[in-house]
Amino acid sequence: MQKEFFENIGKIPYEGKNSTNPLAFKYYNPDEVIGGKTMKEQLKFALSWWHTMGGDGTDMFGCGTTDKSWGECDATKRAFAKVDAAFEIMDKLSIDYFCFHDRDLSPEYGSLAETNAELDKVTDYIAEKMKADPSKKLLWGTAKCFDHPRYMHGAGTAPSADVFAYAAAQIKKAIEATVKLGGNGYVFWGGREGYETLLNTNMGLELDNMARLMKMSVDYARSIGFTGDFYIEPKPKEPTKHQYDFDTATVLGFLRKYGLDKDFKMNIEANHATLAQHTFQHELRVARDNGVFGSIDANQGDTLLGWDTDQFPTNIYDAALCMYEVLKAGGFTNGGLNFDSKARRGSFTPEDIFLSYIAGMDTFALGLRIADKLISDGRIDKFVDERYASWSTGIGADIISGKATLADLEKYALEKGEVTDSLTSGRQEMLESVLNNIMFSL
Ligand code: XLS
Ligand code: CA
Ligand code: CA
Repeated sequence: MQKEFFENIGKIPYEGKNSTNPLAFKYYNPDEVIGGKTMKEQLKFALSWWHTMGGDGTDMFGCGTTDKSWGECDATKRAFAKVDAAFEIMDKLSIDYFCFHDRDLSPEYGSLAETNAELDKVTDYIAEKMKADPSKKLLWGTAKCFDHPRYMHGAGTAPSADVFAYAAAQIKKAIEATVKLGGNGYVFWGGREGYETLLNTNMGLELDNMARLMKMSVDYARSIGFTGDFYIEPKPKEPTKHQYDFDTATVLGFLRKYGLDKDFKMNIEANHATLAQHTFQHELRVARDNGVFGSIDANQGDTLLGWDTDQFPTNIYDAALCMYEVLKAGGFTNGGLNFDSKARRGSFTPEDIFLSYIAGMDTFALGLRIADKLISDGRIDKFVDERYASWSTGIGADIISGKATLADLEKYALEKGEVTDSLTSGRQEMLESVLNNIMFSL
């Protein structure tokens, strides 16, 4: 008989918006169809192994506040207990997907060979569990190439070729684990790929090397049958002062420079967008407009704090505009919505795991409902279309088709005279109130 870790918590039901049961969904109704697909298919929620199974509340000022030992003092035994507990959490929350770093699944042992062998045992066990319950899927895998001291100066951007080689070996294994578990995504988050000062840094070489590592990874993954997407997850700072993958626009430049743009998409994290002084929606729009929208790390930061707090998302406004971008991008394909979120250090009980996921899932479920309504209501899309109507006829159409030259435009402007009258109000306040009207009509 499989041990039950959360005996007091059953499967979380959907009870609708009038429910006051904290252990029930108010907006997430997995099988309800919204925008042509079930909510489960639209949202593709994923559990993050690092925060949920490993994060015990440790921060720079103190040790953990919550017990994430899963009843096992021994690290090897704990790795297996974590798998059982993760599957129980996913089951009870109706979450189909999960994401991991290699070291979240199984820690480092003495040598890389031993570490790899132990990781294999854990991924074999996960594969068995997935076989028994095919609804559980891997959204993406990644390698933790940033916590061990060997990566203090970076992994793919390390000044030492030996460190680069070690990281490459670790990534090779993490890709194998991802492929073995049928993952449709593999993430490169910058980790310590960045720098503190140019007084000790050859930035050009570091970026070339980072691209070399990604190219090798793509070649290897494709050679073993990986057909999914690679993602870069932009983040502007933390842990280094200058993270190379600053934001989506910066990463796009990098991918195009090194010819990696066919294989890579973006994994956009809400809190990282905030740190880059962008809105979450901005980052998603840049990705969508450039055909590189891939996956989402859902969380939120705190605008009063300048660091990566990875809070469970509860901001409906941001979630609605996020889901608007997702729907406009045609929905998720290989990607999904991973909760790269952790309960606050003071939310330390086992129930808090469920309560915080319910909060995040309901926020995005409501966001999806609002986004769908925003699209079917049509007022905002219509306003934007009309605002740009001058581009579909006359001189606008000639500019777009490439027919008009600079000289043609000079002739046009000289004949036309002053053009201020061609502008109409941007109506920002009206549009914001349309959004409120839609949000609160649900
Ligand atoms: C850290 C990142 C990290 C990635 C995966 O800030 O969010 O957790 O998502 O390596
Ligand atoms: Ca993340
Ligand atoms: Ca983060």
